[in-house]
Amino acid sequence: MDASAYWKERAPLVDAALEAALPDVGEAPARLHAAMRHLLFPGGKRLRPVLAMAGAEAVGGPPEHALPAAVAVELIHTYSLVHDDLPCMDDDDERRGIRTVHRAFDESTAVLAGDALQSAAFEALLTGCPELPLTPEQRLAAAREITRASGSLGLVGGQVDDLAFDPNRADVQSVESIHARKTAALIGASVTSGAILAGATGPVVENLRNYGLRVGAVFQISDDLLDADRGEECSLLRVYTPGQARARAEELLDEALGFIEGFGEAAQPLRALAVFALRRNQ
Ligand code: GRG
Repeated sequence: MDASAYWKERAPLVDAALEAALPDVGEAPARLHAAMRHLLFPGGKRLRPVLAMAGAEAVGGPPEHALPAAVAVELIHTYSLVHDDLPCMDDDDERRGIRTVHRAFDESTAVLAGDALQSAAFEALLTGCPELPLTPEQRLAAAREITRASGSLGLVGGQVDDLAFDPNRADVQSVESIHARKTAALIGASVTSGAILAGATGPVVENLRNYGLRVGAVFQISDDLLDADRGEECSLLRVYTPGQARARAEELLDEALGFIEGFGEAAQPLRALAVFALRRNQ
């Protein structure tokens, strides 16, 4: 299966659901609503929502059932980028080829747009796409996956340790621990929450979590390799040569594929996306 063909087919569903999940741009406070949309449309690769849909398909469900999770993970990812770009963190002027939210608007609007994107994520997960036959228990279980991955034990905790990262004291374990929380946790939760909304439970969810955490780690290593000269950042290239980092990513990719070996044809999109995570060029 070709990951990019799968992607092209699924991404429009995500965009329509994201649009429906946000207040109109003209709705008051209009400046806040415009700031929330600034990075979101046309947006980035939509990797996390596409993984949520592939997770639903891997367990035999329709991809549309994953949409509340797909929207939630993309909104959380976007809030994290808006906040990561702020002067108190990375102080970036550009993201995705356009001005960062605090540059296009102002700093307090960017902080608040990030906050509101996070609230919108959980509203979408708990009440979005009401026409779908999802049970409250499924929505709650999916929300649990995403809250854990995005809180102090996941994305936020990983970001805290990344900000405190001392490149002179880097070792494989500390770098991988930061990446596991900052990048892989939300990628793992994308897959599991999508699958849960399609009916997955128990060991099936655990296998998908193990798959997703490894794909997230692979994705981060390929990010490090694509952007090898990032200043003070926490990168596996601080402790590995590029060849060693590539070998580690191949090892993680094999492990990821092992966890979904028993899922049959339905997991072909997940397999293709895992390979993409390593071989991507953007
Ligand atoms: C502020 C709580 C908080 C967290 C910030 C996302 C993040 C954590 C930092 C961004 C810097 C970075 C390199 C993070 C690693 C994860 C990563 C590769 C993010 C970029 O994800 P893509 O490539 O982005 O999926 P697009 O733009 O395609 O959506």
